[in-house]
Amino acid sequence: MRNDSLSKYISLILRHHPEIADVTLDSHGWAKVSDLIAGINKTRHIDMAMLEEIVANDKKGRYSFSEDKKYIRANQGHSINVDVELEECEPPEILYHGTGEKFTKSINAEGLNSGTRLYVHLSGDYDTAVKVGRRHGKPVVYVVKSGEMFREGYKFFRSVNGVWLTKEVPVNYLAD
Ligand code: HQG
Repeated sequence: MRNDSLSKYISLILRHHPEIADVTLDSHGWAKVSDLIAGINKTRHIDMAMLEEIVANDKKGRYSFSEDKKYIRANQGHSINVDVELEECEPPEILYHGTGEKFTKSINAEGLNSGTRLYVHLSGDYDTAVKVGRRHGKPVVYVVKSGEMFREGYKFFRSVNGVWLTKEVPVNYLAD
């Protein structure tokens, strides 16, 4: 539980607000591990062993260390414009997007946009999409015609922790 809350705080720092812990990200999203540890320690306790445990055991594999463990970054989910060297690849014929019922009117009119994040997040399986949707209230899952999108020139990326990402999903590629 304690690690869950620390992991959420690390997400906030590495994806959205590095300044709250006096951390800076380079253009590929890397932060200095020593800065991150020092920054977090201003308000709560963490050491290298705890950080290593969080990175190794995070349920969604949200973070990666550099090989020498001097740097750390979030694998996806950023609102800050960094290039985490996502792998561009051909998606399966169908992907899923979980959202909240409250957003469906707008999504049905405009399609999916990335909002404050750099990409729209898509899941390879239905159950994961339901979980993502629950974060926003009553869950609704859209089926995304990703194969058709890809053949028509849209780019898809897969993060190292298995999340599918694309810049937008126009409404004609959505089914529910
Ligand atoms: C919705 C978590 C109105 C979109 C998850 C979503 C994910 C629209 C919300 C990752 C819209 C943004 C990302 C439109 C999209 N009108 N609403 N046209 N287009 N939306 O949190 O996808 O635990 O930024 O459907 O598991 O929910 O943080 O994105 O509901 O992988 O690692 O706008 O975050 O992972 O919400 O979640 P979010 P998301 P972590």
